[in-house]
Amino acid sequence: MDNKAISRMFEEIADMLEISGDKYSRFEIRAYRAASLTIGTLQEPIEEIFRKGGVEALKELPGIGEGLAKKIAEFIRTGKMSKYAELKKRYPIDFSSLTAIEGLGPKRIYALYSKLGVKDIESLKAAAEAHKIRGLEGFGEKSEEQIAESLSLVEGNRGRMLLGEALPVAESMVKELLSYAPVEKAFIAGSISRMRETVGDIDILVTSKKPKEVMDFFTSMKGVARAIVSGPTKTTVWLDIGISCDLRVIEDGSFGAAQQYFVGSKAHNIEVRKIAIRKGYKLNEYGLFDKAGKPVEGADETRIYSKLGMQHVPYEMRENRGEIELALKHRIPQLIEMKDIRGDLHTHTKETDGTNAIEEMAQAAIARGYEYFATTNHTKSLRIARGMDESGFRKFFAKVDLLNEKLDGRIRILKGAEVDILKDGSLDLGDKILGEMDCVVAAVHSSTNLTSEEMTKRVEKALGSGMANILAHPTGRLLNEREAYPIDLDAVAQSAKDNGVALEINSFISRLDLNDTNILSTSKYGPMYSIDTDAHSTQHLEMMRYGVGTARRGWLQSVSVLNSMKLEELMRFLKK
Ligand code: DGT
Ligand code: CA
Ligand code: CA
Repeated sequence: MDNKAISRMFEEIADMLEISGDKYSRFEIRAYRAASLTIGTLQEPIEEIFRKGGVEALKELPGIGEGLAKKIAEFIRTGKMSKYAELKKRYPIDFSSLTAIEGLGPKRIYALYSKLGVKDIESLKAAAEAHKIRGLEGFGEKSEEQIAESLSLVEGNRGRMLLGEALPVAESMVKELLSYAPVEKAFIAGSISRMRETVGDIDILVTSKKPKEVMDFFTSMKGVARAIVSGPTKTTVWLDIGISCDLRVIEDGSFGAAQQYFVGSKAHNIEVRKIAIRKGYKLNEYGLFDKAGKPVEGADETRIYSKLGMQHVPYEMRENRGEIELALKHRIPQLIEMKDIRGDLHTHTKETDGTNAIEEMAQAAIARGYEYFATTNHTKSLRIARGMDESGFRKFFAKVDLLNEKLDGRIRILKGAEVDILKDGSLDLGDKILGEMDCVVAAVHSSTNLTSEEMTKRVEKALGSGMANILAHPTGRLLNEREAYPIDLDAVAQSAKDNGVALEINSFISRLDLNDTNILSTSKYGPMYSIDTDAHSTQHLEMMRYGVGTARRGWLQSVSVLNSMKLEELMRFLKK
Protein backbone atom coordinates (compact mmCIF):
# COMPACT_ATOMS: atom_id res chain seq x y z
CA MET A 1 0.00 0.00 0.00
CA ASP A 2 1.43 3.31 -1.09
CA ASN A 3 -1.44 5.22 0.51
CA LYS A 4 0.40 6.15 3.66
CA ALA A 5 3.60 7.15 1.88
CA ILE A 6 1.77 9.38 -0.60
CA SER A 7 -0.42 10.89 2.07
CA ARG A 8 2.66 11.81 4.11
CA MET A 9 4.44 13.28 1.11
CA PHE A 10 1.51 15.54 0.22
CA GLU A 11 1.24 16.72 3.80
CA GLU A 12 4.96 17.45 3.90
CA ILE A 13 4.81 19.27 0.57
CA ALA A 14 2.09 21.48 2.05
CA ASP A 15 4.26 22.07 5.14
CA MET A 16 7.26 22.99 3.03
CA LEU A 17 5.28 25.27 0.72
CA GLU A 18 3.92 27.02 3.77
CA ILE A 19 7.36 27.95 5.06
CA SER A 20 9.00 28.51 1.70
CA GLY A 21 7.74 32.07 1.44
CA ASP A 22 7.40 31.51 -2.31
CA LYS A 23 4.28 32.67 -4.00
CA TYR A 24 2.19 29.58 -3.43
CA SER A 25 -1.45 30.35 -2.93
CA ARG A 26 -3.24 29.26 0.20
CA PHE A 27 -5.50 27.41 -2.18
CA GLU A 28 -2.67 25.26 -3.47
CA ILE A 29 -1.41 24.44 0.01
CA ARG A 30 -4.91 23.52 1.08
CA ALA A 31 -5.27 21.29 -1.97
CA TYR A 32 -2.21 19.28 -0.92
CA ARG A 33 -3.56 18.91 2.62
CA ALA A 34 -6.99 17.82 1.41
CA ALA A 35 -5.39 15.29 -0.94
CA SER A 36 -3.25 13.98 1.91
CA LEU A 37 -6.34 13.42 4.03
CA THR A 38 -8.22 11.76 1.17
CA ILE A 39 -5.43 9.31 0.44
CA GLY A 40 -4.48 8.70 4.05
CA THR A 41 -8.00 7.59 4.85
CA LEU A 42 -8.71 5.75 1.60
CA GLN A 43 -9.92 2.21 2.26
CA GLU A 44 -8.54 0.79 -0.99
CA PRO A 45 -4.90 0.54 -2.09
CA ILE A 46 -4.26 3.52 -4.34
CA GLU A 47 -2.07 1.47 -6.65
CA GLU A 48 -5.08 -0.74 -7.33
CA ILE A 49 -7.23 2.25 -8.28
CA PHE A 50 -4.45 3.41 -10.58
CA ARG A 51 -3.95 -0.04 -12.07
CA LYS A 52 -7.65 -0.36 -12.88
CA GLY A 53 -8.32 3.14 -14.21
CA GLY A 54 -5.08 5.09 -14.57
CA VAL A 55 -4.80 8.82 -13.97
CA GLU A 56 -8.48 9.28 -14.82
CA ALA A 57 -9.54 7.05 -11.93
CA LEU A 58 -7.25 8.94 -9.56
CA LYS A 59 -8.92 12.19 -10.62
CA GLU A 60 -12.24 10.85 -9.46
CA LEU A 61 -11.03 10.79 -5.87
CA PRO A 62 -12.27 13.75 -3.83
CA GLY A 63 -9.94 16.72 -4.13
CA ILE A 64 -7.54 15.12 -6.61
CA GLY A 65 -7.08 17.13 -9.80
CA GLU A 66 -4.89 16.55 -12.84
CA GLY A 67 -1.64 17.76 -11.25
CA LEU A 68 -1.97 15.76 -8.06
CA ALA A 69 -3.08 12.66 -9.97
CA LYS A 70 0.06 12.84 -12.08
CA LYS A 71 2.23 13.11 -8.98
CA ILE A 72 0.56 10.02 -7.53
CA ALA A 73 1.07 8.15 -10.79
CA GLU A 74 4.72 9.18 -10.83
CA PHE A 75 5.21 7.78 -7.34
CA ILE A 76 3.42 4.50 -8.08
CA ARG A 77 5.46 4.01 -11.25
CA THR A 78 8.88 5.10 -9.99
CA GLY A 79 8.75 5.11 -6.19
CA LYS A 80 9.67 8.82 -6.28
CA MET A 81 7.91 12.15 -6.42
CA SER A 82 10.13 14.85 -7.92
CA LYS A 83 8.27 17.81 -6.43
CA TYR A 84 8.73 16.28 -2.99
CA ALA A 85 12.39 15.44 -3.54
CA GLU A 86 13.10 18.96 -4.74
CA LEU A 87 11.57 20.62 -1.68
CA LYS A 88 13.10 18.07 0.66
CA LYS A 89 16.58 19.10 -0.48
CA ARG A 90 15.83 22.59 0.79
CA TYR A 91 14.21 21.37 4.00
CA PRO A 92 15.77 18.15 5.29
CA ILE A 93 13.28 18.00 8.14
CA ASP A 94 11.00 15.14 9.24
CA PHE A 95 7.81 17.21 9.19
CA SER A 96 5.45 14.29 9.38
CA SER A 97 6.81 13.20 12.79
CA LEU A 98 7.30 16.70 14.13
CA THR A 99 3.88 18.07 13.22
CA ALA A 100 2.41 15.29 15.36
CA ILE A 101 3.83 17.10 18.38
CA GLU A 102 1.19 19.32 19.89
CA GLY A 103 1.82 22.99 19.38
CA LEU A 104 4.21 22.52 16.48
CA GLY A 105 3.17 23.64 13.02
CA PRO A 106 5.44 23.98 9.96
CA LYS A 107 6.54 27.52 10.78
CA ARG A 108 7.53 26.74 14.35
CA ILE A 109 9.29 23.60 13.23
CA TYR A 110 11.27 25.64 10.74
CA ALA A 111 12.22 28.08 13.49
CA LEU A 112 13.49 25.17 15.60
CA TYR A 113 15.40 23.86 12.61
CA SER A 114 17.10 27.09 11.67
CA LYS A 115 17.98 28.08 15.24
CA LEU A 116 18.63 24.74 16.94
CA GLY A 117 19.10 22.30 14.08
CA VAL A 118 16.05 20.28 15.11
CA LYS A 119 15.04 18.03 12.25
CA ASP A 120 13.48 14.93 13.79
CA ILE A 121 12.02 13.57 17.02
CA GLU A 122 15.45 12.69 18.45
CA SER A 123 16.92 16.15 17.99
CA LEU A 124 13.72 17.77 19.28
CA LYS A 125 13.92 15.63 22.39
CA ALA A 126 17.54 16.57 22.93
CA ALA A 127 16.72 20.27 22.55
CA ALA A 128 13.81 20.01 25.00
CA GLU A 129 15.88 18.11 27.57
CA ALA A 130 18.68 20.66 27.35
CA HIS A 131 16.05 23.41 27.86
CA LYS A 132 17.17 25.18 24.72
CA ILE A 133 13.66 25.76 23.43
CA ARG A 134 12.40 28.06 26.16
CA GLY A 135 14.89 30.76 25.19
CA LEU A 136 13.71 31.04 21.58
CA GLU A 137 11.55 33.90 20.45
CA GLY A 138 7.92 32.87 20.37
CA PHE A 139 8.40 29.75 22.50
CA GLY A 140 8.94 30.16 26.24
CA GLU A 141 8.89 27.79 29.19
CA LYS A 142 5.28 26.75 28.80
CA SER A 143 5.60 25.66 25.20
CA GLU A 144 8.81 23.77 26.01
CA GLU A 145 6.88 21.84 28.67
CA GLN A 146 4.03 21.18 26.27
CA ILE A 147 6.49 19.85 23.69
CA ALA A 148 8.13 17.56 26.25
CA GLU A 149 4.73 16.23 27.33
CA SER A 150 3.62 15.58 23.78
CA LEU A 151 6.96 13.89 23.04
CA SER A 152 6.45 11.37 25.81
CA LEU A 153 2.96 10.60 24.51
CA VAL A 154 4.30 10.02 21.01
CA GLU A 155 7.10 7.84 22.38
CA GLY A 156 4.69 5.79 24.46
CA ASN A 157 2.68 5.02 21.35
CA ARG A 158 5.64 4.37 19.16
CA GLY A 159 5.09 1.29 17.05
CA ARG A 160 1.33 1.26 17.45
CA MET A 161 -0.47 2.08 14.24
CA LEU A 162 -3.98 3.46 13.87
CA LEU A 163 -6.60 0.77 13.29
CA GLY A 164 -7.88 2.74 10.30
CA GLU A 165 -4.46 2.54 8.65
CA ALA A 166 -3.69 -1.08 9.50
CA LEU A 167 -7.06 -2.66 8.73
CA PRO A 168 -7.14 -1.74 5.01
CA VAL A 169 -3.58 -3.05 4.65
CA ALA A 170 -4.51 -6.31 6.37
CA GLU A 171 -7.52 -6.63 4.09
CA SER A 172 -5.51 -6.14 0.96
CA MET A 173 -2.94 -8.70 2.15
CA VAL A 174 -5.69 -11.22 2.83
CA LYS A 175 -7.04 -10.60 -0.65
CA GLU A 176 -3.65 -11.19 -2.19
CA LEU A 177 -3.09 -14.35 -0.14
CA LEU A 178 -6.46 -15.70 -1.26
CA SER A 179 -5.48 -15.09 -4.88
CA TYR A 180 -2.68 -17.63 -4.41
CA ALA A 181 -4.08 -21.08 -5.17
CA PRO A 182 -2.56 -23.08 -2.27
CA VAL A 183 -4.23 -20.76 0.25
CA GLU A 184 -7.66 -22.04 1.23
CA LYS A 185 -8.97 -19.76 3.97
CA ALA A 186 -7.49 -16.49 5.19
CA PHE A 187 -8.52 -14.60 8.27
CA ILE A 188 -7.46 -11.43 10.12
CA ALA A 189 -6.88 -12.11 13.83
CA GLY A 190 -5.34 -10.15 16.73
CA SER A 191 -6.17 -6.65 17.88
CA ILE A 192 -7.38 -5.66 14.39
CA SER A 193 -10.15 -8.25 14.56
CA ARG A 194 -11.11 -6.84 17.96
CA MET A 195 -11.15 -3.31 16.43
CA ARG A 196 -8.72 -1.92 18.97
CA GLU A 197 -8.05 1.73 18.21
CA THR A 198 -4.33 1.15 17.65
CA VAL A 199 -2.55 -2.08 16.80
CA GLY A 200 0.92 -3.42 17.51
CA ASP A 201 1.11 -5.66 14.47
CA ILE A 202 -1.03 -7.39 11.84
CA ASP A 203 -1.97 -11.04 12.52
CA ILE A 204 -3.17 -13.23 9.67
CA LEU A 205 -4.17 -16.91 9.75
CA VAL A 206 -4.46 -19.09 6.65
CA THR A 207 -5.21 -22.72 6.02
CA SER A 208 -3.23 -24.58 3.38
CA LYS A 209 -1.79 -27.97 2.62
CA LYS A 210 1.36 -26.36 1.27
CA PRO A 211 2.71 -24.20 4.12
CA LYS A 212 6.20 -23.81 2.67
CA GLU A 213 4.95 -22.46 -0.67
CA VAL A 214 2.58 -20.12 1.14
CA MET A 215 5.39 -18.71 3.26
CA ASP A 216 7.54 -18.14 0.18
CA PHE A 217 4.67 -16.36 -1.52
CA PHE A 218 4.07 -14.28 1.60
CA THR A 219 7.64 -13.06 1.98
CA SER A 220 7.73 -12.05 -1.69
CA MET A 221 4.51 -10.03 -1.56
CA LYS A 222 4.55 -6.36 -2.52
CA GLY A 223 4.97 -4.13 0.51
CA VAL A 224 7.09 -6.65 2.40
CA ALA A 225 10.41 -5.02 3.26
CA ARG A 226 12.11 -8.04 4.83
CA ALA A 227 11.50 -11.28 6.68
CA ILE A 228 12.12 -11.16 10.43
CA VAL A 229 11.35 -14.77 11.36
CA SER A 230 10.82 -17.49 8.74
CA GLY A 231 9.36 -20.80 9.76
CA PRO A 232 7.05 -23.41 8.28
CA THR A 233 4.06 -22.49 10.46
CA LYS A 234 4.83 -18.92 11.48
CA THR A 235 6.53 -16.18 9.52
CA THR A 236 6.95 -12.58 10.59
CA VAL A 237 7.77 -9.85 8.10
CA TRP A 238 8.37 -6.13 8.31
CA LEU A 239 6.16 -4.08 5.98
CA ASP A 240 7.19 -0.89 4.17
CA ILE A 241 4.49 1.06 5.95
CA GLY A 242 6.28 0.54 9.26
CA ILE A 243 4.54 -2.35 10.99
CA SER A 244 5.20 -6.08 11.22
CA CYS A 245 2.88 -8.84 10.10
CA ASP A 246 2.61 -12.37 11.51
CA LEU A 247 1.35 -15.07 9.19
CA ARG A 248 0.41 -18.46 10.59
CA VAL A 249 -0.47 -21.49 8.50
CA ILE A 250 -3.02 -23.69 10.25
CA GLU A 251 -4.47 -27.10 9.51
CA ASP A 252 -8.13 -27.10 8.69
CA GLY A 253 -9.00 -29.18 11.72
CA SER A 254 -7.46 -26.58 14.05
CA PHE A 255 -8.86 -23.48 12.39
CA GLY A 256 -11.48 -22.73 15.07
CA ALA A 257 -9.02 -23.22 17.90
CA ALA A 258 -6.43 -21.04 16.19
CA GLN A 259 -9.06 -18.39 15.60
CA GLN A 260 -10.06 -18.48 19.26
CA TYR A 261 -6.44 -18.23 20.34
CA PHE A 262 -5.15 -15.59 17.94
CA VAL A 263 -8.14 -13.24 17.98
CA GLY A 264 -7.23 -12.77 21.64
CA SER A 265 -7.05 -10.85 23.72
CA LYS A 266 -4.54 -12.61 25.89
CA ALA A 267 -6.50 -11.60 28.98
CA HIS A 268 -9.69 -13.10 27.54
CA ASN A 269 -7.89 -16.30 26.50
CA ILE A 270 -6.43 -16.87 29.92
CA GLU A 271 -9.92 -16.84 31.45
CA VAL A 272 -11.35 -19.13 28.78
CA ARG A 273 -8.50 -21.54 29.33
CA LYS A 274 -9.20 -21.60 33.08
CA ILE A 275 -12.81 -22.53 32.37
CA ALA A 276 -11.62 -25.33 30.08
CA ILE A 277 -9.42 -26.70 32.86
CA ARG A 278 -12.27 -26.47 35.36
CA LYS A 279 -14.39 -28.56 33.03
CA GLY A 280 -11.69 -31.20 32.63
CA TYR A 281 -10.39 -30.08 29.23
CA LYS A 282 -7.23 -28.64 27.86
CA LEU A 283 -7.44 -25.75 25.38
CA ASN A 284 -4.68 -24.49 23.13
CA GLU A 285 -4.27 -23.09 19.62
CA TYR A 286 -4.62 -26.59 18.13
CA GLY A 287 -7.89 -27.58 19.72
CA LEU A 288 -9.91 -28.56 22.76
CA PHE A 289 -8.77 -31.88 24.22
CA ASP A 290 -10.08 -34.17 26.94
CA LYS A 291 -8.01 -35.48 29.88
CA ALA A 292 -6.69 -38.36 27.79
CA GLY A 293 -5.52 -35.91 25.15
CA LYS A 294 -8.21 -36.91 22.68
CA PRO A 295 -9.41 -34.04 20.47
CA VAL A 296 -12.91 -32.88 21.31
CA GLU A 297 -13.22 -29.92 18.95
CA GLY A 298 -10.88 -27.82 16.82
CA ALA A 299 -12.39 -26.73 13.53
CA ASP A 300 -15.17 -24.51 14.78
CA GLU A 301 -14.79 -21.70 17.26
CA THR A 302 -18.46 -21.47 18.23
CA ARG A 303 -18.50 -25.16 19.10
CA ILE A 304 -15.45 -24.71 21.32
CA TYR A 305 -17.22 -22.01 23.33
CA SER A 306 -20.32 -24.17 23.37
CA LYS A 307 -18.46 -27.19 24.79
CA LEU A 308 -17.29 -24.90 27.58
CA GLY A 309 -20.89 -23.92 28.31
CA MET A 310 -20.33 -20.47 26.82
CA GLN A 311 -22.04 -18.39 24.21
CA HIS A 312 -19.90 -17.25 21.28
CA VAL A 313 -18.34 -13.89 22.18
CA PRO A 314 -18.14 -11.07 19.60
CA TYR A 315 -14.47 -10.29 18.93
CA GLU A 316 -14.79 -6.68 20.05
CA MET A 317 -15.87 -7.82 23.53
CA ARG A 318 -12.94 -10.15 24.13
CA GLU A 319 -11.01 -8.03 26.61
CA ASN A 320 -11.84 -9.71 29.92
CA ARG A 321 -14.08 -6.85 30.96
CA GLY A 322 -17.02 -8.95 32.10
CA GLU A 323 -17.85 -10.71 28.83
CA ILE A 324 -16.79 -14.12 30.21
CA GLU A 325 -19.53 -14.03 32.88
CA LEU A 326 -22.11 -12.89 30.32
CA ALA A 327 -21.13 -15.70 27.93
CA LEU A 328 -21.42 -18.28 30.74
CA LYS A 329 -24.89 -16.95 31.53
CA HIS A 330 -25.79 -16.77 27.84
CA ARG A 331 -26.49 -13.08 28.16
CA ILE A 332 -24.18 -11.55 25.58
CA PRO A 333 -26.01 -8.48 24.22
CA GLN A 334 -27.01 -8.14 20.58
CA LEU A 335 -24.42 -5.52 19.60
CA ILE A 336 -24.96 -2.73 17.08
CA GLU A 337 -23.95 -3.72 13.54
CA MET A 338 -23.10 -1.84 10.36
CA LYS A 339 -26.40 -2.88 8.83
CA ASP A 340 -28.28 -1.10 11.65
CA ILE A 341 -26.82 2.27 10.67
CA ARG A 342 -29.32 4.39 8.72
CA GLY A 343 -27.38 7.61 8.34
CA ASP A 344 -24.54 9.87 9.37
CA LEU A 345 -25.17 12.95 11.49
CA HIS A 346 -21.85 14.80 11.30
CA THR A 347 -20.42 15.66 7.86
CA HIS A 348 -18.82 18.64 6.12
CA THR A 349 -18.83 20.14 2.63
CA LYS A 350 -16.58 22.42 0.65
CA GLU A 351 -18.46 25.44 1.95
CA THR A 352 -16.12 25.15 4.96
CA ASP A 353 -13.19 22.74 5.23
CA GLY A 354 -14.64 19.75 3.39
CA THR A 355 -13.60 18.70 -0.11
CA ASN A 356 -16.90 17.77 -1.74
CA ALA A 357 -20.05 19.62 -2.71
CA ILE A 358 -23.30 18.77 -0.95
CA GLU A 359 -24.58 17.04 -4.13
CA GLU A 360 -21.57 14.70 -4.07
CA MET A 361 -21.99 14.00 -0.37
CA ALA A 362 -25.64 13.15 -1.00
CA GLN A 363 -24.79 10.75 -3.84
CA ALA A 364 -22.18 9.01 -1.70
CA ALA A 365 -24.65 8.69 1.18
CA ILE A 366 -27.26 7.25 -1.18
CA ALA A 367 -24.69 4.78 -2.48
CA ARG A 368 -24.18 3.60 1.09
CA GLY A 369 -27.89 2.94 1.39
CA TYR A 370 -28.55 5.65 3.97
CA GLU A 371 -32.01 7.05 4.69
CA TYR A 372 -30.64 10.40 5.83
CA PHE A 373 -27.53 12.36 6.69
CA ALA A 374 -26.88 15.70 8.34
CA THR A 375 -24.66 18.32 6.79
CA THR A 376 -22.93 20.09 9.67
CA ASN A 377 -20.40 22.70 8.62
CA HIS A 378 -18.22 24.69 11.00
CA THR A 379 -19.32 28.00 12.48
CA LYS A 380 -17.69 31.41 12.31
CA SER A 381 -15.29 31.39 15.24
CA LEU A 382 -13.41 28.43 13.76
CA ARG A 383 -11.53 30.53 11.25
CA ILE A 384 -8.96 27.95 10.14
CA ALA A 385 -11.85 25.82 8.93
CA ARG A 386 -13.49 28.85 7.27
CA GLY A 387 -16.50 28.55 9.57
CA MET A 388 -19.68 30.24 8.34
CA ASP A 389 -21.86 32.93 9.88
CA GLU A 390 -25.65 33.09 9.81
CA SER A 391 -25.90 34.44 6.31
CA GLY A 392 -23.49 31.77 5.06
CA PHE A 393 -25.68 29.05 6.53
CA ARG A 394 -28.87 30.62 5.13
CA LYS A 395 -27.42 30.68 1.63
CA PHE A 396 -26.17 27.12 1.97
CA PHE A 397 -29.48 25.84 3.35
CA ALA A 398 -31.36 27.31 0.39
CA LYS A 399 -29.19 25.07 -1.76
CA VAL A 400 -29.92 22.09 0.48
CA ASP A 401 -33.68 22.73 0.25
CA LEU A 402 -33.52 22.66 -3.54
CA LEU A 403 -31.43 19.52 -3.48
CA ASN A 404 -33.80 17.77 -1.09
CA GLU A 405 -36.62 18.56 -3.50
CA LYS A 406 -34.65 17.29 -6.44
CA LEU A 407 -33.69 14.07 -4.66
CA ASP A 408 -37.38 13.48 -4.09
CA GLY A 409 -37.14 11.27 -1.03
CA ARG A 410 -34.20 9.14 -2.20
CA ILE A 411 -32.43 10.45 0.88
CA ARG A 412 -33.20 13.20 3.37
CA ILE A 413 -30.51 15.78 3.99
CA LEU A 414 -30.80 17.29 7.46
CA LYS A 415 -29.68 20.89 7.78
CA GLY A 416 -27.24 21.41 10.61
CA ALA A 417 -24.00 22.84 11.87
CA GLU A 418 -21.05 21.79 13.97
CA VAL A 419 -21.39 24.78 16.22
CA ASP A 420 -18.48 25.83 18.38
CA ILE A 421 -18.94 25.75 22.12
CA LEU A 422 -17.21 28.98 23.10
CA LYS A 423 -15.05 29.34 26.19
CA ASP A 424 -17.98 30.49 28.35
CA GLY A 425 -20.21 27.64 27.17
CA SER A 426 -22.34 29.74 24.84
CA LEU A 427 -22.82 28.64 21.24
CA ASP A 428 -21.20 30.33 18.27
CA LEU A 429 -24.50 31.03 16.44
CA GLY A 430 -27.73 32.69 17.59
CA ASP A 431 -30.73 30.72 18.83
CA LYS A 432 -32.78 31.87 15.87
CA ILE A 433 -30.71 30.13 13.20
CA LEU A 434 -29.91 27.16 15.44
CA GLY A 435 -33.64 26.76 16.09
CA GLU A 436 -34.26 26.50 12.36
CA MET A 437 -31.76 23.67 11.95
CA ASP A 438 -32.67 19.98 11.97
CA CYS A 439 -29.53 18.74 13.68
CA VAL A 440 -27.09 20.76 15.76
CA VAL A 441 -23.78 19.16 16.60
CA ALA A 442 -21.95 21.08 19.33
CA ALA A 443 -18.19 20.83 19.75
CA VAL A 444 -15.25 22.23 21.67
CA HIS A 445 -12.39 23.31 19.40
CA SER A 446 -10.66 26.06 21.35
CA SER A 447 -9.52 26.97 24.87
CA THR A 448 -8.88 23.34 25.75
CA ASN A 449 -6.49 24.21 28.58
CA LEU A 450 -9.26 24.70 31.15
CA THR A 451 -9.51 22.75 34.39
CA SER A 452 -11.80 19.76 34.46
CA GLU A 453 -14.30 21.73 36.48
CA GLU A 454 -14.34 24.65 34.04
CA MET A 455 -14.51 22.41 30.98
CA THR A 456 -17.35 20.34 32.45
CA LYS A 457 -19.34 23.47 33.31
CA ARG A 458 -18.74 24.87 29.85
CA VAL A 459 -20.01 21.71 28.13
CA GLU A 460 -22.94 21.32 30.52
CA LYS A 461 -24.02 24.84 29.69
CA ALA A 462 -24.01 24.01 25.98
CA LEU A 463 -25.96 20.79 26.56
CA GLY A 464 -28.51 22.70 28.61
CA SER A 465 -28.99 25.40 25.98
CA GLY A 466 -31.89 23.55 24.40
CA MET A 467 -30.23 24.00 21.03
CA ALA A 468 -27.71 21.14 20.88
CA ASN A 469 -28.59 17.64 19.64
CA ILE A 470 -25.22 15.92 19.63
CA LEU A 471 -22.00 16.56 21.55
CA ALA A 472 -19.19 15.92 19.05
CA HIS A 473 -15.91 14.23 19.99
CA PRO A 474 -16.52 14.78 23.71
CA THR A 475 -12.94 14.38 24.96
CA GLY A 476 -11.02 16.05 22.12
CA ARG A 477 -8.26 13.45 22.09
CA LEU A 478 -6.28 12.75 18.93
CA LEU A 479 -4.69 9.31 18.78
CA ASN A 480 -0.89 9.32 19.08
CA GLU A 481 -1.00 13.11 19.16
CA ARG A 482 -3.07 14.76 21.86
CA GLU A 483 -4.49 13.56 25.15
CA ALA A 484 -8.14 14.04 26.05
CA TYR A 485 -8.71 17.35 27.79
CA PRO A 486 -9.72 17.02 31.41
CA ILE A 487 -13.51 16.68 31.68
CA ASP A 488 -15.92 14.88 34.00
CA LEU A 489 -17.57 12.45 31.60
CA ASP A 490 -19.93 11.13 34.26
CA ALA A 491 -21.42 14.58 34.71
CA VAL A 492 -21.49 15.16 30.95
CA ALA A 493 -23.28 11.84 30.34
CA GLN A 494 -25.86 12.63 33.02
CA SER A 495 -26.43 16.07 31.54
CA ALA A 496 -26.68 14.59 28.02
CA LYS A 497 -29.32 12.17 29.24
CA ASP A 498 -31.28 14.91 31.07
CA ASN A 499 -31.21 17.27 28.08
CA GLY A 500 -31.90 14.74 25.33
CA VAL A 501 -28.50 15.25 23.74
CA ALA A 502 -26.62 12.34 22.18
CA LEU A 503 -22.94 11.74 22.84
CA GLU A 504 -20.92 11.25 19.69
CA ILE A 505 -18.75 8.29 18.86
CA ASN A 506 -16.63 10.00 16.25
CA SER A 507 -15.46 7.41 13.68
CA PHE A 508 -12.60 9.41 12.23
CA ILE A 509 -9.60 7.10 12.45
CA SER A 510 -7.48 9.52 14.46
CA ARG A 511 -10.30 10.37 16.87
CA LEU A 512 -12.48 7.40 17.90
CA ASP A 513 -13.92 9.69 20.54
CA LEU A 514 -15.72 8.61 22.71
CA ASN A 515 -13.55 5.51 22.95
CA ASP A 516 -14.49 2.04 24.19
CA THR A 517 -13.82 2.65 27.87
CA ASN A 518 -15.62 6.01 27.78
CA ILE A 519 -18.68 4.27 26.35
CA LEU A 520 -18.56 1.51 28.97
CA SER A 521 -18.31 4.04 31.79
CA THR A 522 -21.00 6.45 30.55
CA SER A 523 -23.57 3.82 29.53
CA LYS A 524 -24.96 3.58 33.04
CA TYR A 525 -26.41 7.09 32.72
CA GLY A 526 -28.43 5.94 29.75
CA PRO A 527 -27.61 8.62 27.15
CA MET A 528 -28.07 8.09 23.43
CA TYR A 529 -24.96 7.82 21.27
CA SER A 530 -24.53 9.00 17.70
CA ILE A 531 -21.94 7.17 15.58
CA ASP A 532 -20.74 9.71 13.03
CA THR A 533 -17.84 9.96 10.63
CA ASP A 534 -17.12 13.71 10.71
CA ALA A 535 -16.53 13.17 6.97
CA HIS A 536 -14.64 15.94 5.21
CA SER A 537 -15.01 14.14 1.86
CA THR A 538 -17.20 11.45 0.30
CA GLN A 539 -14.52 8.82 1.00
CA HIS A 540 -14.61 9.52 4.71
CA LEU A 541 -18.14 8.18 4.96
CA GLU A 542 -16.43 4.77 4.83
CA MET A 543 -14.94 5.30 8.27
CA MET A 544 -18.29 4.44 9.83
CA ARG A 545 -17.04 0.91 10.48
CA TYR A 546 -14.44 2.17 12.95
CA GLY A 547 -17.09 3.98 14.96
CA VAL A 548 -19.32 0.92 14.92
CA GLY A 549 -16.36 -1.23 15.99
CA THR A 550 -15.67 1.17 18.85
CA ALA A 551 -19.34 1.12 19.85
CA ARG A 552 -19.23 -2.69 19.88
CA ARG A 553 -16.13 -2.56 22.09
CA GLY A 554 -18.28 -0.43 24.39
CA TRP A 555 -21.04 -3.09 24.29
CA LEU A 556 -23.61 -0.80 22.65
CA GLN A 557 -26.88 -2.09 21.28
CA SER A 558 -28.86 -0.41 18.52
CA VAL A 559 -31.48 0.93 20.97
CA SER A 560 -28.83 3.31 22.30
CA VAL A 561 -27.65 4.47 18.89
CA LEU A 562 -29.35 7.57 17.52
CA ASN A 563 -28.51 6.97 13.87
CA SER A 564 -30.00 3.50 13.89
CA MET A 565 -33.40 5.16 14.25
CA LYS A 566 -35.80 5.51 11.36
CA LEU A 567 -36.07 9.07 10.08
CA GLU A 568 -39.39 9.79 11.76
CA GLU A 569 -38.22 8.63 15.17
CA LEU A 570 -34.94 10.50 14.71
CA MET A 571 -36.80 13.75 13.96
CA ARG A 572 -38.70 13.39 17.21
CA PHE A 573 -35.43 13.07 19.11
CA LEU A 574 -33.92 16.07 17.33
CA LYS A 575 -36.87 18.34 18.02
CA LYS A 576 -35.80 21.26 20.18
P1 DGT B 1 -1.30 -5.96 19.55
O1 DGT B 1 -0.61 -6.75 18.50
O2 DGT B 1 -0.40 -5.47 20.63
O3 DGT B 1 -2.14 -4.87 19.01
O4 DGT B 1 -2.33 -6.94 20.31
P2 DGT B 1 -2.74 -8.44 19.92
O5 DGT B 1 -3.90 -8.78 20.79
O6 DGT B 1 -2.95 -8.57 18.47
O7 DGT B 1 -1.51 -9.29 20.42
P3 DGT B 1 -0.43 -10.21 19.67
O8 DGT B 1 -0.24 -9.82 18.25
O9 DGT B 1 0.77 -10.20 20.53
O10 DGT B 1 -1.05 -11.65 19.75
C1 DGT B 1 -2.18 -12.02 19.00
C2 DGT B 1 -3.07 -12.86 19.86
O11 DGT B 1 -2.42 -14.10 20.20
C3 DGT B 1 -3.41 -12.26 21.20
O12 DGT B 1 -4.49 -11.35 21.11
C4 DGT B 1 -3.75 -13.47 22.01
C5 DGT B 1 -2.83 -14.50 21.49
N1 DGT B 1 -1.66 -14.62 22.38
C6 DGT B 1 -0.45 -14.10 22.20
N2 DGT B 1 0.36 -14.42 23.22
C7 DGT B 1 -0.37 -15.14 24.09
C8 DGT B 1 -0.12 -15.78 25.35
O13 DGT B 1 0.98 -15.72 25.89
N3 DGT B 1 -1.16 -16.44 25.92
C9 DGT B 1 -2.38 -16.52 25.35
N4 DGT B 1 -3.34 -17.16 25.99
N5 DGT B 1 -2.65 -15.93 24.18
C10 DGT B 1 -1.67 -15.27 23.56
CA1 CA C 1 -1.36 -8.22 16.93
CA1 CA D 1 1.26 -10.80 16.53
